[in-house]
Amino acid sequence: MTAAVVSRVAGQAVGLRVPISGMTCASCVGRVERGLGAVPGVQRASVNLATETAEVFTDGTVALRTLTQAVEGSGYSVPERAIDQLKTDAGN
Ligand code: 9UX
Repeated sequence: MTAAVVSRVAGQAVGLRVPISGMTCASCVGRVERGLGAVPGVQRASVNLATETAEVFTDGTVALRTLTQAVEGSGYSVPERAIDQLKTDAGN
């Protein structure tokens, strides 16, 4: 699974595609979406169980580590290699 910045809007809004591991059911999806959605600066989080991916839109002020911590706080994880790729793509 490749992590990637999927969009930058007006130089501010940033869309990130973040791999999530550990999800096994629809309730897991809800947990991860709520956890990410509660992070200040996150505008929308949409999780796909089948692809084990979260699409997260932020206002550009959210540190990647904050997102991974939110995922972990919900009981799931972001694969290490994906995090490295995201840092490269997002420049943070
Ligand atoms: Mo999904 Mo239910 O892992 O505990 S099976 S939330």
